[in-house]
Parts: sequence; C-alpha cells; structure tokens
Amino acid sequence: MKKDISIIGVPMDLGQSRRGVDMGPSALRYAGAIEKLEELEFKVHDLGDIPINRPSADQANQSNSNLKNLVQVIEANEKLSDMVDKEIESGRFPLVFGGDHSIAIGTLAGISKHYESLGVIWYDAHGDLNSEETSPSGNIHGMPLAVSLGIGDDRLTNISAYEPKVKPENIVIIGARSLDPGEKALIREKGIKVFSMHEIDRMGMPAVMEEAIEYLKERTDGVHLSLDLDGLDPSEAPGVGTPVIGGMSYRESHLAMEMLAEAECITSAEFVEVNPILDEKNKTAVAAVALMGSLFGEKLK
Ligand code: Z70
Ligand code: MN
Ligand code: MN
Ligand code: MN
Repeated sequence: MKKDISIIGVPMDLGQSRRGVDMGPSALRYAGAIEKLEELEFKVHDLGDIPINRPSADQANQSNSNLKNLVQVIEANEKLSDMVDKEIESGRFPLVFGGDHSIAIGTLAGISKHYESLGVIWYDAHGDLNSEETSPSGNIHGMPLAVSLGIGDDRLTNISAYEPKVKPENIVIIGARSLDPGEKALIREKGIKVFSMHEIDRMGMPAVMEEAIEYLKERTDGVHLSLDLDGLDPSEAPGVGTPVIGGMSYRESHLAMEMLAEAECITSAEFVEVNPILDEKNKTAVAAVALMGSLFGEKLK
C-alpha cells in the first residue's frame, strides 16, 4: 500500500439527528491525521471538505418521510462518489473522513465501479442495513450498507447511476451488537457474514480477523474498510452519536488494523461518526488517528 493518499472530508450530519458529527473531519485533522500519514512516508493530498447544503426550515419540518433529509444526503453522496472515483482513477488511495455513516453510500458508489468484486469490512456496533420500511428512526446513517446492496429507495440505490455496489457475500460486519429486527432478517436472508461481539469474545480478535481476511481474499479484488467509531467501546471512544456499551477495545481495534496492514488487502477506507461535541478532549478523533496509523503500517516500519 504505497500509493499516495487522498483525504476527502465530508462534514455531513444530516443522516442522523445529533449535531456535531459535521465537525468530524476537523477533529480528525486536528488530532494529526495528516502528520501521522506523512510520518509513515505517504504523500498526502488533502482535498478539503465537500460542501453540504443544509435543508431550509420548511424542508426540515417536512417529516412525512422515513428518509430524513433525503435530497441533501443524495446531493452530497453524488459529489463524494465523483471525487472518490477521480482519485482512484488517478491511482490514489481514497481516505474519507466523516461525517455520519450515510456518506458510505457515496464512497462505495465511487469505489465499486473500479472493482469486479469489491469486498467491504463494516466495523461498527450497528449493521446499517435498514431501509425506509424497517428503519426505527428514519435516519439514513442506519441504511448505507443496505443501499449499497441495492436495497431501499431507488434515489439512494441508483447514486452514480448503477446498482448494486456490493454483493452480500463480499461483506464482513465486525463488532455488531445493536441490530434491528429488519436488519437481522436481511442478514439471514442474504447470508451476510457477521462477527458480532459474541464471536469476538468467543474466538478472540486474532481469529476473527484471520477468518475475515481469508474469507475476503478468496472472493474479492479490493477491500473497502468502513470504520464507524461507535464500533469501539464508548469508554474508549465516547465522541459518537449512538454509543453502545460492550464494544471492541482500543487494543482489539489496533490489532485488527495491524492485521489488515500485514495482509495488504485494504484498497480504500473511511472513518466516520466522530462527534467532537460529545467527545472528551478529542479522545475519539485521537483514537481514530492512532488506528489509521496502524492501518497504514506503523508497526511494520
Ligand atoms: C439504528 C437506526 C446507527 C450508526 C446508529 C441505528 C443506526 N439501527 N448507525 N449509528 N452509525 O436508526 O437505523
Ligand atoms: Mn454505522
Ligand atoms: Mn454505528
Ligand atoms: Mn432498486
């Protein structure tokens, strides 16, 4: 993984209902993301932040849909998809800073056209496999993985004018511990591979990662890492909108990133859901940057 890295910030908070996650890209830069990657001898191109249009007061009050802020979420994801697409075209590694997890729709839309059989690691307390029918909240950040499978409103699934972006058998979810009934049903129906906290506790993180890497290496020609900071335990990553107790430790997460670095399988990545307003002294962004260091091979140096 010695490509140049392109950082794309997406100050998106419209995919969920707590303000502050729009400051995630700033928090990650402030925590030293670029310096860390440069230390590891990468050439880093910081492309800045994608502008996010906020809904007017009128639009925001129209809550008759179970897809909140749909128009703005689509707009931002189309832009993100185009940018990610161009960076891959230019031979760079796209590294996306969220923003809430709804931005994975655009990241995957831009990436997946470059692969025959893209793999995805979804590191998250949640499955993000809801649709407008199954969502308990109407928050689009609970839907991006379903959307990428081609499930959900066509205006979301057809971003970048094609669908689906990923095959269910190419997905590995790691760290799940808060799945809604509709998400569990979809996981069963599609046979999606999930290492929930139960498997992580029983097998240990080393065995989980070995199995996940082997599984993806057999069937994919590139792997996107979508890392939601709420996958970590809230004691170590408190700055997230939807903390769920009983998560992966800082140490387990480092090991996971180090094993991905050793396997040299990750071809794009995003770090999402950092909310500095809810954080303790930027602890969550600092943890995210440390994990980036491991993902980009700090231990191998
Ligand atoms: C719930 C929903 C979610 C992230 C929370 C929560 C989804 N399943 N995703 N935080 N990143 O509303 O769909
Ligand atoms: Mn998520
Ligand atoms: Mn989550
Ligand atoms: Mn469709």
